[in-house]
Formats: sequence, C-alpha cells, structure tokens
Amino acid sequence: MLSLLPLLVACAGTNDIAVGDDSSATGDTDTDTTSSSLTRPSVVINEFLAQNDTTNADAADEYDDWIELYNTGSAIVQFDGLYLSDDEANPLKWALPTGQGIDAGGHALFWCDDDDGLGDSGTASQGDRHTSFNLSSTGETILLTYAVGGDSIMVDAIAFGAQQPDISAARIPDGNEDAPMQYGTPTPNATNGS
Ligand SMILES: [Ca+2]
Ligand SMILES: [Ca+2]
Ligand SMILES: [Ca+2]
Repeated sequence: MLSLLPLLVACAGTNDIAVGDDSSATGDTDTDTTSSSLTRPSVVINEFLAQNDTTNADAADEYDDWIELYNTGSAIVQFDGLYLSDDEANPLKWALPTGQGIDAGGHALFWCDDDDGLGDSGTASQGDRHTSFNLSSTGETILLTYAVGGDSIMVDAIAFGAQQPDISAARIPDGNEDAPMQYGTPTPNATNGS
C-alpha cells in the first residue's frame, strides 16, 4: 500500500485546494480562463512518472522521467503554443515542438530529462520531445499552458508529493478530470489502467 500525502494546489488564481485521501494520488485544478480570450485546447496531463528506475528508457537508453499528454477531444490538437513546466513562476519554461500535434484520443510522451540540449545538463539534444527540466521524486507541480501572442491560459496543473519508483500517477480512464489521479503500473503512450 502506497503512502499518499495530502496535497495542496493553488494556481491560476483559483486557490483550489485538493486534499488527497487513500485513493488519490494528486491534487488537480483546471483552467482559469476569465482573463483570456484563448480557448482551452482539449489536452490534459494524463499520466506522469517522476521516478523511473526500470520502466522504460528513451532512445539514449536512459530511464528518465516523463509526462504523457492525452487529447480528450475529437480533433487533432497542435502543439504550437503549448508549454510544459515544473515551475509556477515560469509556466512557459519549455515549448512543445511546433508543427506537430496529438490526434483525437491519442497519447504523446515527453521525456523530462533536461536533455533538450538547452538546459542545465550540458548534454546534446536527444530530440524534440525532451524537456529542459526533470521531475522531482519528492514532489512538485507540473503545468501545461497555452500561450499565444502574449496571452496565456493554464490548460492543466498537477501538484504531487513524494513518489515511489516505477509507479506512475494516471487519470483513469484516460483524460478523466472528475477524479484524482491514481497510482499504478505505468502505461507510457498507452491507455491508462490497461
Ligand atoms: Ca534522456
Ligand atoms: Ca523539477
Ligand atoms: Ca498512459
């Protein structure tokens, strides 16, 4: 039985507070669009693994952290204007690659390994789905933001506490925003809970 921590989420001015119980993995809050004319893209943070010891390796044979996005809509979502971050003070930390997208009902995996070739690690780029940050196994916040022309909206945010090796937190079923994420066996680039 995993030990789950109570979590607090406060972002986008909503001051939502989510307190975990024994069945919840994370706090979660949705977008605040009151100050923006942008439409929230139909994409969510669907699953993440913040301590990957043996689950899956990237093309460099490194067992790195990752975030899985999921398209909850019925049309492709382009990555242009979407950003991932682990820093609430810098929500536009890492831009998703332009000219690509995620099909309706599709998954997309982004390695959180600081191997984008621009970050602190000093490594060469391992590809355009490698972010400039790692996830912390002791807990932090993941942000998904949509920004165009100086305007931005929070698309999704997940605050999490201490993580266990090779146990991911996932929306079950895919894209479910009505219940806390659940811990379980990771399903990178595949349907959650399968
Ligand atoms: Ca890597
Ligand atoms: Ca981090
Ligand atoms: Ca999955």
